[in-house]
This record gives sequence, C-alpha cells and structure tokens, in this order.
Amino acid sequence: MTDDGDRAAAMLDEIAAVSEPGAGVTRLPFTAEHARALDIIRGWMEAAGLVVSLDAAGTLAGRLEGPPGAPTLLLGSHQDSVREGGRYDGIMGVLLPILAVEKLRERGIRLPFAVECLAFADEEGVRFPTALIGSRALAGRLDPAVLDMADADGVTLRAAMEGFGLDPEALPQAARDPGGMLGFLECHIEQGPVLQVENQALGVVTAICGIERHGVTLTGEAGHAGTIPMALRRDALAGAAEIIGEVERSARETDGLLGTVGALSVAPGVVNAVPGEVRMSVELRAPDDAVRETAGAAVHRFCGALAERRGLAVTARRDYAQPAIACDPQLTATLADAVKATGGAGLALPSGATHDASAMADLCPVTMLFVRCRDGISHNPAEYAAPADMGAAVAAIAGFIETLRPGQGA
Ligand code: HGY
Ligand code: MN
Ligand code: MN
Repeated sequence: MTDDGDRAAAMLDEIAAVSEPGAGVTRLPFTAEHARALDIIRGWMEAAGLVVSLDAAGTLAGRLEGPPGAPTLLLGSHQDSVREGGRYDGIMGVLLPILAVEKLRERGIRLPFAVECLAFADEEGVRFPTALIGSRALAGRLDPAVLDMADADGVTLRAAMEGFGLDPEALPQAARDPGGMLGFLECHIEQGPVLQVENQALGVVTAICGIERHGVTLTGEAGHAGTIPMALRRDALAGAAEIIGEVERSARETDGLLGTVGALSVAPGVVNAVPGEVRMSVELRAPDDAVRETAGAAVHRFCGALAERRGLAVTARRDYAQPAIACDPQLTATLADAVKATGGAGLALPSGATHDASAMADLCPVTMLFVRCRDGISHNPAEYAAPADMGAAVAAIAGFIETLRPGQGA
C-alpha cells in the first residue's frame, strides 16, 4: 500500500514543478504549463497500458477497452490548480485511478466494462469566469456562450482553446452517450478537517453543495484624496466594502450558506486617490439550491439600493452556477465497502467544495472518494496528503473497480 503511496508522492512532486513561477502550484487551463502537464499525464497513462486521446475540451482520456458493447466506467479529476495552490487538489485524483487501473492490469484482472481515466483541463474557474469546462463538455452541458468569456488579459476562451490546438466548434462531439456510461468516480483530497479529526485515511461523499459566482463592478468617480470633501465623494471601494459586509452578514445569518468575496481590484489603486472603480467577485455556496439562489437575488437587490444611495453605477451579473448534487447510493455503497476492505470505516461526509463530479452527475451516476489532508488545508501551498493515505486510496479505487458490476449504478 505504502509503495503505491510513495510512488504517487514522487509523481506528484514531478508534476508540481509544472507551474507558473511563485509560491505553490499555479497551473491554469490552455497554457504552456497545461501542455507540459498533459505530456506527463500521457506518459503515466501509457505506462499503465491505456490508450490515450484528447477531446475538444482538452480532456485527456486513457482508456482500457472492455468487452464489445460493454459500458464505460469513468474515473478522474482536474489538472488545473488555483493561483498559488497546492500539489494535490485535482491532480491527485487524476493520478491515483491510473495507478489503480495499472495494478488491476498487472494482476491480469479482466473487467466486464471499459475503464477511462480522465484529466480535465479546467475545474477551478480561475482563468475564465466559468468552471468545469471539461466535465460539462463530456456531459453535453457546456454552454457555447462561455467561449466568448475572456480572461484577465482579454483572451477569450475560444482563442485560448484554439491556441492550445483545440477546435471549439467540435465541442459538441466531446459529449458522451449517457446510455454507455456506468458511472464516474472522482478521488479528491477532502479539503476540510473531518477525516483528520475522525482518524480516517478515506471517506465517501454523500452529496456536493451548489455554487454560484457573480461579477460585480462599481463605478464612482476617482479624485484627489486631499481635496474632495467626504460628502461629495462617489467612492467605489467604500461601496464595495458595504457589499462585502452584506455578503458576510447574510451568510453568517443563513443556515448552510457560505459567502465569499475572494477577488477585488481597485482603480486607480493608489494611496492618495478616491477609488473610481472596483471589480469584485461574490461567491455563494449552499447544500440547498433554493437557499443559495435566494441569497444571490438578495445580493443583486442590495447592489441596486447601494447604487442609488451612494450615487454609484453598480452592475452585478451571475456568470456561473452549479446546482447541488447527490452521489449515487449504490456506487457509494460499493465504494464504502472497498474503503472498509482497506481497513477504513467507510465514513460518509458531504462536500462543501464543488468538483468535476458536480457536472458529471448530468451524464451518469457519480461517487467520490475523499482522502484525508493535513489540517484540512487546501487552495494553499501547504496542502498535504500522506503517501500512506494515497496508497490506501489506490487500493480502495482498485477494489471498487474490481467489485463493481454493470447495472449497479442508478
Ligand atoms: O471552488 C471549489 O469548490 C473547487 O475547489 N473548485
Ligand atoms: Mn480546488
Ligand atoms: Mn479540486
């Protein structure tokens, strides 16, 4: 078990070096770093005996063929990271299933279905104001309008994909036939502290929360910080501060709601000028979609009233939403049994982070395996999962694949 974990740790070290400069890992979709990462992942897949292909959304797939007409079990996660993120979020869930499939092949196990290991280009939604590009394309749910969205440098998703050698017009062809899919297993670090507290290496996910993201722009008037009287100012940042306070208040006072303003840019952004323009993000999450949507609508109303009261122009646009989903009970029971076979309790817990599995639920039944991470730290260079825990995950994934039978999903 530990051998697999040590091997996984060494492979994750290798790919963590494929990053923009700076602290931790920054690997964004459709970049030079993404291309270098795909070369490494392709090598992992080929070494495991998988037949590798790249779809129109930049998802790398390594396939182990099954009997003619048999369905396909999908496994995988995302290659991208947040800015200055860790070395496990996403990519660990690309690697561990490849090692599990390799083990089964080496043991000569013949499966009654095909298996595909996937590495999605984008899950985080850090570069473009959308997310889950690869998994949505696979599920046939990628809205073509996202191709016109631009990154911070003004590069559209369409141009970025073309620059990466992909054909955005071929995106509809990336959609899979739901009838041919047995299910999707995503393995991921927990990104929270529960497994550490419960002294468990692994856990199974019951459900994944819903999420929405809004882009808010406030426009006032820039001016000299020493000459414009307070009563005459139209300060965009002072207005933004009210929105931040309102998002926090609403989330603190609403059961299950999480609210975050994580990105904010100020113009002109100098010490002696009244801020004239602010662009900010507002992100809301909840296990209950109605709670989240009600909160999102309330933020828009707050922005409208604020604009009037402060004499600002405020635009708020919801540019991304993903509903909450439930994991498939039968696949998850099979996964829990596989975790128990490794000596774990098969602890069940919900996910407050969203995942590729959120979008894959539109294609087929999904299940998720969580791996303990140190102190629950994630989206941070200090993210860490122990080799022994990753080894246990490889064993659980292999056990899941080996015991799964077509017809067991929903
Ligand atoms: O933001 C999320 O929940 C995920 O890590 N992308
Ligand atoms: Mn993440
Ligand atoms: Mn992730």
